[in-house]
Amino acid sequence: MSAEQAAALIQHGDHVGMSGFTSSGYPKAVPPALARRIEAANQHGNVFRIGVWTGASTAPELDGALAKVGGIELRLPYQSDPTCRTRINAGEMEYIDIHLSHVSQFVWFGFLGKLNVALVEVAGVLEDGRLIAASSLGNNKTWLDLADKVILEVNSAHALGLEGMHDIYYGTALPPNRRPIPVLHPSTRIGDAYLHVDPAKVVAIVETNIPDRNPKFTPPDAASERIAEHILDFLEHEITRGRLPRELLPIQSGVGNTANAVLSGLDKGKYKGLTAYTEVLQDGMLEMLKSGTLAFASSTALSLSDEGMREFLDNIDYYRERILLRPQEISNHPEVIRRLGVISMNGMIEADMYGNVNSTHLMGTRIMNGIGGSGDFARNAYLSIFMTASTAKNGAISCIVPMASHVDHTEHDVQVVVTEQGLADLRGLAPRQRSKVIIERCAHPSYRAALQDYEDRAQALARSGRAGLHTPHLLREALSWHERYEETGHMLPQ
Ligand code: 0RQ
Repeated sequence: MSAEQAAALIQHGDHVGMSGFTSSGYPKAVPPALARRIEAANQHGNVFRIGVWTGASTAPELDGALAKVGGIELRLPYQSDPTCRTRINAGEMEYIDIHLSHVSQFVWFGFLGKLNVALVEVAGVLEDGRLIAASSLGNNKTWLDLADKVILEVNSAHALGLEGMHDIYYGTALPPNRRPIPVLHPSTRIGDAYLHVDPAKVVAIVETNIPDRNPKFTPPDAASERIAEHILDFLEHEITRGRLPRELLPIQSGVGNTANAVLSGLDKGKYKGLTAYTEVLQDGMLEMLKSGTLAFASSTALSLSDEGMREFLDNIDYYRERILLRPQEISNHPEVIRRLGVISMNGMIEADMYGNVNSTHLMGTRIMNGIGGSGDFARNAYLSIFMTASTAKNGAISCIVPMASHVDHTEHDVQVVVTEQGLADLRGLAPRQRSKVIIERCAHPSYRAALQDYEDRAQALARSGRAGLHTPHLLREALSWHERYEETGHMLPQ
């Protein structure tokens, strides 16, 4: 049926589980049609709002279109859309920021209420009703299993060569009946190549021919290049010390230019036969697969630029041997990440001098994107690395602060902090030792003295007996840098 007819099957108040993970594999026709329907309802004075659950971020046709007409009551588990962000921060839309690996079990347990509709894009449908998944898997298996009604968008713009590249595990169960998840290597197949759906639940099939909106690839800036160099030096050092094998351990790398710079640095180095156990596969990883630096990559989504997608499609048979796409409950599963000993590398907004990391909130209150998979990986990785430029907004913000204004990754889950200034290896260091190396190695020179002064006075206060010396702070001043930025546009007195 048409997208309009399918959109008419979604009602005000419905919870809709949609496909989509970083602008790949999201439904492209029904969400805009639904947005038009919502707009029309609004014009007649009727409220029409739904819950939008996805794999992760999507694209303007989904998040943007629905947020623009005020059609989203609640969004989860991750978004990066400017209109959504504005609405959330204006209090016009609720947002629950959830670890990506938690979503499917939350839905299975019913913590989020009933899933009314699954709206899932696929690449094709076999005659027996099995589904060829698209360029991402996200939570699609869970949506198809649990929704009352299913709407499929069958997008012929996806290459049918994707068939066979998915590994969909149907062995998950709820406690106390859970069994070990038998992934022993990023390439281990444990599931089915197809998604299953009860045909009786399929209320609509909409055909489309619209490519994914692929993110632009911009070359890394100087800070990203420096961060990449520090990480590469560190990995070499770990190999020399016998703490990492020459082919490293499976790598996970977040989205963005810094991640791509690290990957391209690895590609230029002397590495061969590396593996990846990750959630997004960006251009950097595709290039590594092409050159042989990377032997195999497991992910839940392809997140390629137009150029990367062309390369992928031109050589899809080559890549099918080297890539597996898994549901995000498996790509981000703590058990598997811990077993494989993943090296996790993610961006952050700020870190404090003790190593607590904020990945989500600007000045402690405004959501940027969300925690995504960074917590799934950081907490369970063999090595958890967080990176950022040392300053933001032309130096008006220090990304190394006395106290993080919001904490996503506690000091217990953060092993390495890197900026273009240098790298702080926090493993085995107590809090006061950590603050010393973070200030010395990671802070920008224009903020180092102020951080040092804060640290000195916090320790002096503690030595006077009026505070603890384990993690010294000046409580009244701890967030004053953020407050000052909000008031004056700069973190330091000018
Ligand atoms: O804002 O664009 O308005 O100038 O934040 O900053 O430096 O471009 O960083 O694109 O690598 O994103 C943490 C957001 C970093 C990302 C975050 C401002 C800065 C700029 C973006 P402007 P950059 P990146 C895999 C794993 C959580 C999820 C995750 C993220 C904008 O990495 O969302 O890791 N991570 N998932 O100016 C105020 C600061 C700031 C600041 C930067 N300290 N204070 N603003 N900015 N630092 C993927 C998935 O899970 C799907």
